[in-house]
Amino acid sequence: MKNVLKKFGGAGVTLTELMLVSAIIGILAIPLTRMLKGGLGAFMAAESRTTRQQSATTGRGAVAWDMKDINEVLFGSPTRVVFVMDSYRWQDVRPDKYNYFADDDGDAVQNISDPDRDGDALVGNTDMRSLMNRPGKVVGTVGWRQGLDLEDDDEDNDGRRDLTVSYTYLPDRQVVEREVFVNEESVQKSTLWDHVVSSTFTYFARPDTLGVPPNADTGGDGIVDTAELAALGNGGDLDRFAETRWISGWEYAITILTEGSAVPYVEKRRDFYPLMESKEKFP
Ligand SMILES: [Ca+2]
Ligand SMILES: [Ca+2]
Ligand SMILES: [Ca+2]
Ligand SMILES: [Ca+2]
Repeated sequence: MKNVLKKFGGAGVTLTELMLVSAIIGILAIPLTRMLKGGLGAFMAAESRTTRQQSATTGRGAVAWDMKDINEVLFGSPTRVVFVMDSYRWQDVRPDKYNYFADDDGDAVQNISDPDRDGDALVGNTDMRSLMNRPGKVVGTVGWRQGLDLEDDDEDNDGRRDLTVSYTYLPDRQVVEREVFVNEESVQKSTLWDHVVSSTFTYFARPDTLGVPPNADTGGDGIVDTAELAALGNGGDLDRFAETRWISGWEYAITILTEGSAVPYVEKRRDFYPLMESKEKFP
């Protein structure tokens, strides 16, 4: 062995020295492996966290796209919200049903510029004082089926709400699901967030707005919260028109599990939405 090593020009090492070096390398390798493993684990956790955050961002974008058009909440519970948007959003799911440049009611005003696309807001055809949706005016048997676009949830006049959307937390699948309904029939399902371990929806109104009693804010923080809203109605879920018509803001708080990390990612947004505050609601 000594001769062989000498051939390569070194001073040469004995077999004992070689074994000693191997042993030292072996001993050093254990903490090194542990260190690398730990580093890799942390890297993977960070990677997973980043992926989940990116997925959360996608969900946030989809919700933001809805929130600019949300105009009324029809049902609100801690795990499910159902809300209304104008039928122009048929563009997203049934583009065949809505054309910006057509003139559905034949009044020589294109749909995109027409404040009453189906022409059922006026009694007669010119007198703005006879808008049916004004206080003191007679509203048809079902108020939300007629009026100006914002108030009219049935612009194809088939007796069903044109466009509603639900967000539902499904704990079995750990997802928050978005479902779109056209004329009350489901047309599209998608996942807003996955790996969700908890999800809470809460709802707000402002005192003395949309007919909310001025004294409804019993907590005195300037906001009528879910509990105060429920106290005005029947308690529990906001499932009655008398409760939901006052809602002008809501919050989602979604906890997303991060693989390999004890720290979950929390996606949260709380806001009031202008169309919810300006829409006159009808049962
Ligand atoms: Ca028109
Ligand atoms: Ca209308
Ligand atoms: Ca209508
Ligand atoms: Ca309809």
